[in-house]
Amino acid sequence: MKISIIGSGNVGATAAWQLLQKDFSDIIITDVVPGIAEGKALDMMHAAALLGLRHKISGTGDISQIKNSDIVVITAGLARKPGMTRLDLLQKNAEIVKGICKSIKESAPNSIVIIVTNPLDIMAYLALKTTGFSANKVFGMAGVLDTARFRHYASIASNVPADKIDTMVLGSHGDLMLPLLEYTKINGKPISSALSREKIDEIVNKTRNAGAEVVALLLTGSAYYAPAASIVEMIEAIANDSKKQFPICAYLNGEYGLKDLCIGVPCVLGKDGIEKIVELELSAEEKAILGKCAEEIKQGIKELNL
Ligand code: A3D
Repeated sequence: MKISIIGSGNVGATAAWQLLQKDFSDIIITDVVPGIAEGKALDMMHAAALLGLRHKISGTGDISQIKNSDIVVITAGLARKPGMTRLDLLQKNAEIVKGICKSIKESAPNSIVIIVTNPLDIMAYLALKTTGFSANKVFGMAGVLDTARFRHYASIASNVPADKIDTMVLGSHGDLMLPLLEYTKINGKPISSALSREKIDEIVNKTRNAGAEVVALLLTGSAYYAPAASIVEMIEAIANDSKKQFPICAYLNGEYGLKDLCIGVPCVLGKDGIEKIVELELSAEEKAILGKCAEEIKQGIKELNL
């Protein structure tokens, strides 16, 4: 399986490094800044020699080298700095993502495309429209990360390991993201029986603010270890045809009562990308939040004149 990562910054390079350690054998990283992709790939190969990893990673400034990729991940673009919202990145990143999608269409027309660049939900829609690929093959990574963040904060609050917490965060990758509390279990028990309402609200707020918390600490960029691990989780599901369910920023055509936008919903991932969008029963309050997310995403789409 050939995997190409476009954008060899913090998220792209970290994802590539994690893939190499997971035994993926054909990885290309690329970047618009000369030398970055080549330098990072060489550094990783030096580390691979030390760690006994036998697979190869190549770095290139030539995007056409992604040809015939099975999976292309777009991590190119500006990241947030303190005080910025994800929407502040809209116009600049739209230009970047559009150009990259044209190259993907030309060089890797059969690939599955995973978008990471922010504002995620709008960039996923832009990528879908620009490539013209089918909707099961173009989607965004955000819900896997937001879910991991919820599990982290719930683990601290409950003193239960994060891997014993089942949950899913849907909606937009922004301040309105929607943790599904009715479906959240801590050690197999409903969250409402394990934690107080105040604690649960605190976890939800921390999850919504987690990206900004990292940005405020780093000062020079945004999170990358957990985003990279989330990308790798999705790639593994595709590579192994796992049919596992993940929250994914997917194109909706009537599901959840929403049409013609990309938003985080539960999806089954397999070798063909999104194999199924799972429609869960939502409470009236959850539907209202999802509707608000959708309005905000549609507004962004309108600003790009798509
Ligand atoms: P950063 O470390 O700045 O890397 C971005 C890289 O993209 C840089 O090396 C740029 O040179 C490169 N680049 C810019 N334009 C192009 C182009 N046209 N072709 C190829 N490469 C290009 O940022 P990062 O890696 O921290 O973040 C990358 C993007 O991912 C940003 O938009 C972030 O906001 C976004 N992000 C999203 C999530 C989600 O959960 C959705 C999480 C973390 C980061």
